[in-house]
Amino acid sequence: MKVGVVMGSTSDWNVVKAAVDTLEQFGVEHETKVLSAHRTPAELEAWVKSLRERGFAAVIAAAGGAAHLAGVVAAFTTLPVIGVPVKGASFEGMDSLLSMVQMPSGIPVAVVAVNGAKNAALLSIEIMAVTDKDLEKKMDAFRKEQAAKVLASKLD
Ligand code: RP5
Repeated sequence: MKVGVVMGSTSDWNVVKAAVDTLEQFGVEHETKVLSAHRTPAELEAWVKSLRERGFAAVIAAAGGAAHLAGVVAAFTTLPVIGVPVKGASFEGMDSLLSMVQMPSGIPVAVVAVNGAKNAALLSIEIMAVTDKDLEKKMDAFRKEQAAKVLASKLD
């Protein structure tokens, strides 16, 4: 199973990179694209519609501003879509967050925190881990390691 990662602009990459790094850390195959709901709608539609038959399990969609990308992706597929609102020049990312999270009933998008690309990847892995034992084990190990780091932390 693979994860599709799409962002509205190359300017989103500094945020989205954390998702790709996390997928690679777990050994999850991914395909990463720059496609825009507004600037390249036809190409976005074609790519999204190709995903299920090519073995993708989920899509991560990151965009800022009038962030319609995740919603449009969700309109074209019944694969789970995880939106990453990207903090842009205005409104501390609240514009992106509200654009993504306020979806109409019937077309769901799971939205993580503003710039929360790492959690988007972790959630996509948890979705795949429902049926993938190897990923389930890796996620358990990740959680244990994370907890050990917190418990071992020391203050100056
Ligand atoms: C959105 O507009 C993109 O996702 C990006 O976050 C924002 C700005 O895009 P650029 O003008 O930097 O290409 O569509």
